[in-house]
Amino acid sequence: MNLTRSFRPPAGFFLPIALVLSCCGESALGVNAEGTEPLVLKLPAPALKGTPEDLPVGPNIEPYSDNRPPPFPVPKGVKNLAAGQLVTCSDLPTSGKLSQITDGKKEAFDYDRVEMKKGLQWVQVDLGEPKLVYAIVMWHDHRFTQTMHDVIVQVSNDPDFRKGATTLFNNDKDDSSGLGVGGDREYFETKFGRIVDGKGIKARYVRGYSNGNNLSLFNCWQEIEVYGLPASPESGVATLSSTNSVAKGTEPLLLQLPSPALR
Ligand SMILES: [Ca+2]
Repeated sequence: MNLTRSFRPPAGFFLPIALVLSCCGESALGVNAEGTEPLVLKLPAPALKGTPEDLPVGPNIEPYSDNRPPPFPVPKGVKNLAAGQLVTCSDLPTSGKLSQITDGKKEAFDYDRVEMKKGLQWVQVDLGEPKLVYAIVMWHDHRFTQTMHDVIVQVSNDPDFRKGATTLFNNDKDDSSGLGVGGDREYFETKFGRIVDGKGIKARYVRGYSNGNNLSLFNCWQEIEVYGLPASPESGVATLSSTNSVAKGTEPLLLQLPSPALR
């Protein structure tokens, strides 16, 4: 029996259907506009770089600007959860210490940088426990006016990022990283760093990839800051493992659907 064709509701009959609104996920639930404030960063002094010349250009590179970026809203009370936290990496630094990536210092001094060998490399911050992440701010190396390649930011609750990894930023245009083609553009390093939207996702580990830059094959980091809030079961924010489930504090969307056509 064809159940689809045998169903004949009377005209004017509307069938309420509950649909799970899974797409709203983290960002729509994590930030209430009324409870936000602009993210405040402790910025380093600008590097004495002079007027940039012969800068790389292209459709996948943001035009150079050292203007202050627009305000980035975050929930009131967020703190830098990465401060002083443990940092691990894909390969030990050739200059500097990993602890310098979360020491709060990001001045354009040679001794404030952590350099790693060439190729795709990552550094990873352990927040200690899953937290609600709203903004990740990166300073790779603003000593020079340069663009980093294959900048990818992921979060996960798995320290190995084998399962449940969520990509928040990716400017790898040709999938040379093997982590997928990204829709973001390369950008020039400035004292303002780069803010990545954390969307209120709940995660313990934050990982940042890079693969050299337009001036060098080597990788460099000055600082990673992760602004967020403690997570709680009542937070109402979807977690990495349940982004397709209904978060607490939500309700199914009810639609009034028309009658099916009498085919
Ligand atoms: Ca530092």
